[in-house]
Amino acid sequence: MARMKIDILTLFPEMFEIFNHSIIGRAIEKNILDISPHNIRDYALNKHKKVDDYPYGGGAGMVMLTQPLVHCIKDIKLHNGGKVIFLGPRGNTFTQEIAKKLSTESELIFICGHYEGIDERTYEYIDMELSLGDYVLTGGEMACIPIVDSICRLIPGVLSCSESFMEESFYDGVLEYPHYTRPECFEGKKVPEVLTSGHHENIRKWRRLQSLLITKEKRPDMFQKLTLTKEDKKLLSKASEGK
Ligand code: 21W
Repeated sequence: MARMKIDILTLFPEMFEIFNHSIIGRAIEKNILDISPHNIRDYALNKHKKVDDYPYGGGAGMVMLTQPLVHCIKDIKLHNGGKVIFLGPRGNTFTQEIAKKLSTESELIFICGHYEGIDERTYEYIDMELSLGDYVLTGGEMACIPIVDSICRLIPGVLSCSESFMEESFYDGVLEYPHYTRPECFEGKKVPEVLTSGHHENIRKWRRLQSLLITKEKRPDMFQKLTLTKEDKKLLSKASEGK
């Protein structure tokens, strides 16, 4: 049995083939995850399988018909009891905190909108509206893909041990320290000596300090929210002495 079942209602189910690759693809193969896209068009009762129409009151653009959407939602709800989440530009901005919360659910339903938007009467069937941020996308699918990805990687077993160690609380709220791999010298640029020293405690301290300095420099808003430990303060004051 899959640990999370996700149904996605969309006019473009092929767009979600992206989930058959890499880390999410592996989780689906391992049966930890089930992601099923459904074509809203299949639920249109009109002869031409039309899914949109002109807006009442006039104006530019088209509006998604409520009938195919509502019938699709009702059908999916027969086997998925999870929250119904609509991807729309009016929604709350998606955050890591929301990702963490949704990753604990066993079932979720996502609805991707298109055109100018959905008929207002569809909102009766929606529990939550999420936006990716304050910029304009071409449709709900483009927001649904990163949102589903960030939720799924938090499900236990989706990431391997080496992929998931960064999720530890120690790394919460700070940016990553710099990484290096072979060779030790490239175009005259050497790897910091501490990383080749084999001294694990010094490496840990160096990485922690780098994380703190990079966060302070690049994201002062994040740095302000940190509760610095005694060691953090010591590392930072030693670093500023050295300058
Ligand atoms: C973009 C639909 C703009 C409608 C006022 C009246 C889903 C999205 C979307 C889209 C408009 C998300 C207008 C971040 C996004 C999405 C398609 C409105 C102009 N203004 N998160 N009419 N950004 N976008 N059109 O675009 O469906 S989540």
